[in-house]
Amino acid sequence: MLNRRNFLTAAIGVAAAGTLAACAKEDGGTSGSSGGSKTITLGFSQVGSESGWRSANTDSVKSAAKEAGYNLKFSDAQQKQENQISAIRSYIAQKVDVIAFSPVVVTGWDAILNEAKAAKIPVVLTDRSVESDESLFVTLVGSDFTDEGRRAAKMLEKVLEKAGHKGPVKIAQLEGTTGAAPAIERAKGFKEVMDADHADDWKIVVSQTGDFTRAGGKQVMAAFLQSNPDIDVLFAHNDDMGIGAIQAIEAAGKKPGKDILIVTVDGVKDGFIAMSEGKINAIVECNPLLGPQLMEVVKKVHAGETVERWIKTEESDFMQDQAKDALPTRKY
Ligand code: GYE
Repeated sequence: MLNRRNFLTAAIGVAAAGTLAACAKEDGGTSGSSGGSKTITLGFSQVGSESGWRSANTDSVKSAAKEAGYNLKFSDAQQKQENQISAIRSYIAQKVDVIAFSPVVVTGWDAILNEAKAAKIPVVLTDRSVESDESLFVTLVGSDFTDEGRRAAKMLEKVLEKAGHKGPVKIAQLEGTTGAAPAIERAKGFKEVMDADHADDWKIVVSQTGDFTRAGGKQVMAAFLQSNPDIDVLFAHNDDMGIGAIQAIEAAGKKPGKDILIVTVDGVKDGFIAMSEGKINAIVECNPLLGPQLMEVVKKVHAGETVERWIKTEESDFMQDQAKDALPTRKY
């Protein structure tokens, strides 16, 4: 598994990236938008349109590309790896200057990334990481998902305290897409804090994927409530699954946010609305507005400049009592 910490330390790959970018530049003859006359063509393969987070991310990428004056080739893979692979292959055939993509899952990318390397087209990952040879991509622009998992556990401590919950805590976990970096890493970070500080009282009694969608969250939560009617807490890897789960909890005659305490990740508007209605107890923010940072990196990579291996995003955490005040200021 790609160790995200390596991003900070690995110096190799950056040099290789510079070479790739320099080679790619030769075709165009100028150094991209930074002073050159040639418009940068960016091929971008998006995961899908599974969540509010994803829509905000897509809008951010499109508007930032427009703002930067790039020629953006965009495709939506509908959460299917094979669609992403064909999109990347077509970007290679079209000889784009830079390829950026948000990989739906972490494995299975080496072959296509080697094709990009052979074509001397630099690849920038955004949002999600891969488990590949690290020399096959230049950098990752995105969040620290393991830390988001840890932060979710820390928020749960506060939520339990606020609710005056005593004794054992039975937790249900709605996981993101199986094999996706945010699903693997959020679960890992959460478990890390749970094992270290709550080995005696917290227990994940059920855990299953809801594929980051509302429909998935609703369906899986309904099944959880059948098999484990005494769940105290839901940790959902994103707001959308949490919102779907709220519908299932209400349909089962229970009160979300009271009978079942809920912590989610993302911080999209609908998540904040549910939180301001008392139905979600805490949200760990994951910022989807990566477009401007991505365009900046693409420009540097195209110009052959060195970039950091991992360009992280700044994020905050929110408790229910902050929801009403924060809602009008939310940008996504
Ligand atoms: O949390 C979820 C989306 O990769 C960070 O993907 C992203 C995740 C986000 O579907 O809502």
